[in-house]
Amino acid sequence: MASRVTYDGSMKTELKNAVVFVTGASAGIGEACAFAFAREGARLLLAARRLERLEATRGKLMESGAAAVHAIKLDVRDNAAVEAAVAGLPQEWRAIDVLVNNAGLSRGLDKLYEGSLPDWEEMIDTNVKGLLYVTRAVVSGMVERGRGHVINLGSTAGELTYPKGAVYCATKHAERAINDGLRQDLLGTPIRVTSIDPGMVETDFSKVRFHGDQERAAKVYQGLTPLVAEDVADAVVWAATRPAHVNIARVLITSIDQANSLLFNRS
Ligand code: 8X3
Repeated sequence: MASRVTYDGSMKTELKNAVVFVTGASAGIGEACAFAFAREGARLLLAARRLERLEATRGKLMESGAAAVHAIKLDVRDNAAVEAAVAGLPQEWRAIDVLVNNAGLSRGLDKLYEGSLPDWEEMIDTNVKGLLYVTRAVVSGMVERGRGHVINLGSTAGELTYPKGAVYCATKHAERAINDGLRQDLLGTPIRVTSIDPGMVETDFSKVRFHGDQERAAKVYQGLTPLVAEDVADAVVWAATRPAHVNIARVLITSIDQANSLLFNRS
């Protein structure tokens, strides 16, 4: 039944002991999200391909305020593994309150007609199919429990396509459609759906894009101040802590030196 909200300023969604599932949590934005949710006292369910990196940060996450940490090795591209991981969670980790669909990457910066098919497959399999697999596996439980928040990591690339980035941009346009579609499909439930869409963030993103070429990666951030992973994590936690009746649909966030995918202020 519809009701009216009387705002009293203390309606923040409390994340203490909430189960927060972050994919791609071993580095960059995912790792920063883990620390940001730790500071809120959440229980962290962390997934990544590099389990040893998750295990290595466990102590620091607990020191930062996490109520508990459960780390799982997971490649989101493998749907059977995703389903088994979610179905096989220990009882106390099953009721996921917040899903942060962060796992994603870019590979290559090439004209479409010269692009590398393995690069394309990796981006599409991770950023689109992996996002769908994890969402499918987790959100059905949220619907059953009548509780949850899905936060997807989009990009300025999901809004405006840039040269040589067609496939990466296509995956982020797909994320935008999935985010909006999921929100429509969940209308009538208390489950919230948010896309946090950063521009340039200095993480391993460009190193991964250029297959480990550090020099080329460094040039991407030359002469400007990019965002850092913590800026994005801050927006993720902000969306998650809004009052329960507030759904932040999308947050587009860039550094002061970026206007959109194509326009930068470089000195
Ligand atoms: C990251 C934004 O412009 O580096 O999603 O591709 S960009």
